[in-house]
Amino acid sequence: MVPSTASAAIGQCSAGYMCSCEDASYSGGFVQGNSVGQYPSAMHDRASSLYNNASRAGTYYSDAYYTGMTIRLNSGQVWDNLYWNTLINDKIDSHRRD
Ligand SMILES: [Ca+2]
Repeated sequence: MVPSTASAAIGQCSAGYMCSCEDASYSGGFVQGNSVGQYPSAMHDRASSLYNNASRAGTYYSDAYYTGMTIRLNSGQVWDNLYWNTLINDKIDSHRRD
């Protein structure tokens, strides 16, 4: 059985880190870290799926350096598709673990 693109992509999020992906279902551009104050330009305002693979809860922010609107994810929580939420989809620009 060939792994799906989605599961292959979510697998790039290393244990112990919070991750963001550009498109739904963990494809496209990618950011990983536990204290990312500003996403690189290629991921600025583009995240559409999130995976908190860290050992604690964390927060994603609509603006750089942990400001603006927020989404909280518990440890291990995944958000496969943010498209339903037009307030935060393609808006995230920083994230930080607790
Ligand atoms: Ca996107």
